[in-house]
Amino acid sequence: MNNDIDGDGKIDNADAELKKKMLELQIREDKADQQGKMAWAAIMMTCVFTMVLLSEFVSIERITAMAQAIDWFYISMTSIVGVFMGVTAYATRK
Ligand SMILES: [Ca+2]
Repeated sequence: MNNDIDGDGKIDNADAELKKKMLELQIREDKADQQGKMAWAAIMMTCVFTMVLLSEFVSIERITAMAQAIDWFYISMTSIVGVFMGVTAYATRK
């Protein structure tokens, strides 16, 4: 691994600082990436869930019995997406 980040031929504090900054950026990017995947998963889950509910495999009686849980499912999934969008908008504004 090359530790001379700025390429001046010697390894000193400036290189250590640059390396630290690069690692921090990498970690932040990985985290954002992970959160993005979570938001996508939530969107997909909502779509799949809706399709399953609309299919003939689920009876009206079962949907009625689970109505409250279904409500909470939609609320929590859309919250995940909403929070992700909010956090992303806030992070890019800083
Ligand atoms: Ca250097």
